[in-house]
Amino acid sequence: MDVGAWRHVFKLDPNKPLSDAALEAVCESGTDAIVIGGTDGVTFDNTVELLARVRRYAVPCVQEISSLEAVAPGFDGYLVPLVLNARDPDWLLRPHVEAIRRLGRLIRWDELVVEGYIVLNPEAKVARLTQSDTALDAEMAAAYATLAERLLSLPVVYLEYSGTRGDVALVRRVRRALERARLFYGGGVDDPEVAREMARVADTVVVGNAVYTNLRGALATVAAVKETPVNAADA
Ligand code: 1GP
Repeated sequence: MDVGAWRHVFKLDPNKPLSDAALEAVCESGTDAIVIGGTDGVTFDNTVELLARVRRYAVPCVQEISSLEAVAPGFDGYLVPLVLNARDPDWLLRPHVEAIRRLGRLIRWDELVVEGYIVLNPEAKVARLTQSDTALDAEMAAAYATLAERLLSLPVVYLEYSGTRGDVALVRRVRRALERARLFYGGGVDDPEVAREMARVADTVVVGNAVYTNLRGALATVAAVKETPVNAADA
């Protein structure tokens, strides 16, 4: 799994219905990878079912792990979120410790990529669940990103605005703070214009909900992201 090569990814929620035609369009869109994951209602069964459907296509498919029970074999890789601004300390490391205790010997460490999540939409389910401190200004967000990169040596920083469009100036500030880590942006990307705006300031643009609410717009984000160069300095 080479997340360093991802410019655009679709995130599919196993708990949401998606027709075969829509799934085919998403998988054949030219996106760099399909991420399977969600915040609630994600089970082993619905995860494996969706993976099997995606496997009819050549696109790489990875699981973003949000619950230990849903971890499934057979993905090309696994994304492991650490919610850096969670205020509920049980969400920060405890689920990971529990996973290692229970699955330790089965884990293939080279298949994992850890993401330093910074959750910024207070209305998002993940924000409520983890009681994230979402009231961060750009400087604070950049400090979290530097912590992720320098203190924790994480390969990915993920600005998670799930369900809403993010603050472009904040995303740009965070990108400029990073030298090695890759910056993922997710939240509210549902048409080419927003996709281009975010593609200028983030390394990887994640499109989730639009697949279910505005498929045509979601599909159009692929080319928009891919034809836009990252230029955080003067975007
Ligand atoms: C969700 O960051 C992703 O985890 C994408 O957000 O669903 O708002 O596109 P949206």
